[in-house]
Amino acid sequence: MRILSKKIIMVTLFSLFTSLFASPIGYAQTILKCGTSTQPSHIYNQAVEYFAKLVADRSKGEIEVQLFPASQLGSERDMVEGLQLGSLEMTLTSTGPLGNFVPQIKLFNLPFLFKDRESCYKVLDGPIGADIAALFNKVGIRSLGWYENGFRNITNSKRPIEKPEDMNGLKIRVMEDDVFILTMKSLGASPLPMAFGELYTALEQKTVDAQENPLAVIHSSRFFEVQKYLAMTGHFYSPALLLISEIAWQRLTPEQQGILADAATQARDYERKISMEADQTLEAELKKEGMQVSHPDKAPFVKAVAPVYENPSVVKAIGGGDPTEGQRLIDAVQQAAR
Ligand code: EAX
Repeated sequence: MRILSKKIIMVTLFSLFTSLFASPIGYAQTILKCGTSTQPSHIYNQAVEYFAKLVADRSKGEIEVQLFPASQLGSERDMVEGLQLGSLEMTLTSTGPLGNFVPQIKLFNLPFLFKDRESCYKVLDGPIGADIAALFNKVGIRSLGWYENGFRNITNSKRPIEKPEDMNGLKIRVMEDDVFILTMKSLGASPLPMAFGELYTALEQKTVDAQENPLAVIHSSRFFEVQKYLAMTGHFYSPALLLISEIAWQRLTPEQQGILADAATQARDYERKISMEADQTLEAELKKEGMQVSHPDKAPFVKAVAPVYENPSVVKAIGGGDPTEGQRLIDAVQQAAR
C-alpha cells in the first residue's frame, strides 16, 4: 500500500514536471520526418518549413514536422520507397522518380505540355490531377497536394543553346524516367539518368556537360559555379508532390489528418507564389553570377520533341497499361491546358 502510493506520487510528480517544463517542440507526440533532395534555401524547404509551422500551431505542438533537406535521407526515389515501408513519413518530391510507383504520372513529364502556370494549375487542381494523385493510395502513399518545382531550363558548360541543333552530342543529366530520356534524345543530346544528389559533382568533374532544372534549383544548388550557359527553354513543367506514408497517415486521428490536409493546401499556395517570384528574379541573379543566358525560339524545340508524344510505351504507361486510355488523357490535358 505504502509502495503503491509512493509510486503514484512519483508518477504524478513526473507528469507535472514534464507538462510544466517541456516545450512543445521536441516533445511532440507525433514526429513526421519530411525529406527533400534540394538545398536548404530552395522553395521546397521554405514551403515545408511553412507547413511545419502551421501544423505545429494548429495541433498545439502535438505534431512536429522535421525537415531533412539536401538528400540527407537519400534520393527522391529512396525517400518514396521509405514512405511505402514506413521508415520515412513525408517527402516533397518532383515527379522524377514517381513513374516507377504510379506510371500514369508520366503524363505530366511530357515536354511542352503546358504553356503557362494557369494551365498547369487548372489541370493539376482539376479532376485529372486529382485522379492521378489518388493512384498513390494503391501503393501505400497518400498525396497531400500538387506543389511545384517549376519550368525547367537547360544549363551546360560547352556553348550557348539557341536551337535544337546546339544540343547535339551534349551529355546531359536527366531525372530517372524514360520520358525525360526520350525527350533529350529527340533533341540530339546524350541523356544520362542520375539522382539529383550526385549532380553537382558530376557537373564539376565533367561526367556530364549539361543538366536541366528550374531557376530556383539552379540558383540554390549553385550550378552557376560549374555551368556557364543557361538556355531559357522551359521544356518541362515540373510538378512536385507532397507525399505522406499511408502508415503514418493511419496513425493520425481524423482531426490531425484534417490539420495536415488544410496546412498542405495553404503551404502549396505559398510555395506556388514563391516559385513564381523565383522565376521573376533569378534570371538576373544568375547573370550576376556570371551565367550567359539565351532565350531560344521554342517552336523548333516543340517540333523536335513531338515523337515523344507518339512513343507507344509512354502512351501505354500513361494509360496504366491501356494505350487508348493514355491517348485520351494526353488529349484531355492538351484540351484543358489550352
Ligand atoms: O525535385 O532531380 C531533379 O532534377 C529535381 O528537379 C530536383 O531534385 C528537385
